[in-house]
Amino acid sequence: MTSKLAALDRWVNEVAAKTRPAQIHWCDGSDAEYRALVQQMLQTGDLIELNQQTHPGCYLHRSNPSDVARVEHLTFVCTEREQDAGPNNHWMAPTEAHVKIDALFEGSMEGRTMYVIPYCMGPIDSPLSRCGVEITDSPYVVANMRTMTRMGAAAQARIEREGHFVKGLHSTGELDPERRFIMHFPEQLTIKSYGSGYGGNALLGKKCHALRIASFQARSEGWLAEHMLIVGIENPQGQTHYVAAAFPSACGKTNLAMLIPPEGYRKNGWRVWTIGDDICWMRPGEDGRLYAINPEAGFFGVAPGTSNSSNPNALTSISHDTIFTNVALTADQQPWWEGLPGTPVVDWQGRPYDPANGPAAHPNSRFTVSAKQCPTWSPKAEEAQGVPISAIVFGGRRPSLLPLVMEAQDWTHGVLMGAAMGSETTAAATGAVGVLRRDSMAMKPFCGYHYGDYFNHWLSFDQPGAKLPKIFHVNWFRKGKDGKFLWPGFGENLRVLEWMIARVEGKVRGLETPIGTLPATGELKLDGLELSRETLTELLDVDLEGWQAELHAIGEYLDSFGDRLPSRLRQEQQRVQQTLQLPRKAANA
Ligand code: GTP
Ligand code: SPV
Ligand code: MN
Repeated sequence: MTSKLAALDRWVNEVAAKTRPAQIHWCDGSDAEYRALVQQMLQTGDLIELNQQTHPGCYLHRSNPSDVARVEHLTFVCTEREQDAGPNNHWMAPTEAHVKIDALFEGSMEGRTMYVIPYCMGPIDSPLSRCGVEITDSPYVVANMRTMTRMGAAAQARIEREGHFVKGLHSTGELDPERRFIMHFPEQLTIKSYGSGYGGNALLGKKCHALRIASFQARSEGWLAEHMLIVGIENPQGQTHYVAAAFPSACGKTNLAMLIPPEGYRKNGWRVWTIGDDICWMRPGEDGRLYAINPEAGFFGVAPGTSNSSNPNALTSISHDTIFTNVALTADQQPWWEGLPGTPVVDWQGRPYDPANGPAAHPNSRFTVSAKQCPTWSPKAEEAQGVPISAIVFGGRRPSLLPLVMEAQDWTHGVLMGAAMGSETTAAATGAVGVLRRDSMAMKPFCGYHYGDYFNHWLSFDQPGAKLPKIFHVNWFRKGKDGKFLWPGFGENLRVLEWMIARVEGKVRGLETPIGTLPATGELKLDGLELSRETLTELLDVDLEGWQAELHAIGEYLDSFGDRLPSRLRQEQQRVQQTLQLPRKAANA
């Protein structure tokens, strides 16, 4: 097969000349194609059949043990000018980067099939959607891209109509960490990824296109590409508010996106609708509100911790037609991870399970599943115009200081809250886990340009006529002196969302503090929850001294972006810092 679009044909031929595959396969996205791929991977051992009685259509893939997470130190943003990539990215000059990575691609597909994957990020008929083509030699990548994007013939037709697309070239290579790069050329709408077969490194529609390249495009086109879930909260009167929330990797987006309301809420008629669990593209609509789509079609979710008590919707979603990556196995070939009942027998590397080797499932083991398999999946996720966003939420893993919830005073203050976000690192990327680092808007690994320009872009949405969402900051991860989480989290997070929506609707007054508006006494509905008064006080405490130190640290962090930092943001930080210096009684009782 070929394409009607000369530019696409030309590029495919160029890549084939360099990588020298045995054959070329243009993906049409059909069921038959998927079935054939699965059969082939079962034969090569790329996939292992799981128990088809308990998990029909489910398979396990084991990555190379050196290739189980994103590699931030090998991820580059190659803009023409170094300063455009910013201190938040690793940079390499585009010419140098091409030379370096093209050398690796030379002959890399010899004896293998080269797959051409046309895909669309977002509903196929949405003006907010964007298309790309990924060329890969990994059938595992093809199978995952089919679930995670709108892949195949319809996407190719749109690409041929539009005449342009993001080019993504990927080869698994030797899986040698010394010969591995994830490179982005935002000005050329090009991605080149070599030497990893894992998730965000290899499924180029996801982090590489829908966040790094898209954020760069979004800046010049007046929209936002964010690392956010999108969830609809329907109240007993049948009104639905959509909330977009940015939490860093493995910090609770999937869980919040498909939460099950506490029993009392369910009885009263509250419902939750899942639109997206990882990426959100937002654009101002004609009415001044922000409208969002989920550019993805599936979930690439964290397996460990997913259980019937934490996330029953996810567990139901992945009971069939799911690809599991790096999970453990039970004696009867069921997928297993820490948090599930039952006993692991084989660990994620295929060895007999031995606790001395660490967890049975890799902490960053994942499931790939179509969003349509989620019981709370919303048909609005297919709507071309997207959903209007009522609230934007920022949050991270903060063991101390950050209260359960606070609301920004206005958009500028909200942008400061997002920029100041910090979180403990997780297993989603290689490197140390549990280290507190700044991760502005949860985009540290994903913003395709200078953070200073990015903050400025965020600020620019505050214009006359704009009906912007309210901005909040949450912290589900505050710990007590015993090291345990103070807040039960998961489904109970709806209580916090309910307060936010009440604020959006102007139904509760809140309590103004120097750091933002917190729930006033009694505003957070806690009936049916066992939470002591002391714990609640601790969760909503405003430690003025601690906050003074935090604001000082935020100021230093902002200064690290030099003259690209919008002065309005630095002024906002100074405003909050000054409010904190006034003698005041700690607010919440
Ligand atoms: P990425 O897919 O990496 O972007 O991550 P994510 O933000 O979607 O993370 P996910 O929802 O998969 O959560 C990852 C981890 O956070 C799991 O171990 C969860 O059990 C845990 N988690 C999620 N929500 C909560 C919560 O409300 N409280 C607590 N204590 N843990 C949570
Ligand atoms: C993340 O790390 O934020 C993920 C998983 O969502 S990956 O697709 O591997 O980036
Ligand atoms: Mn993510």
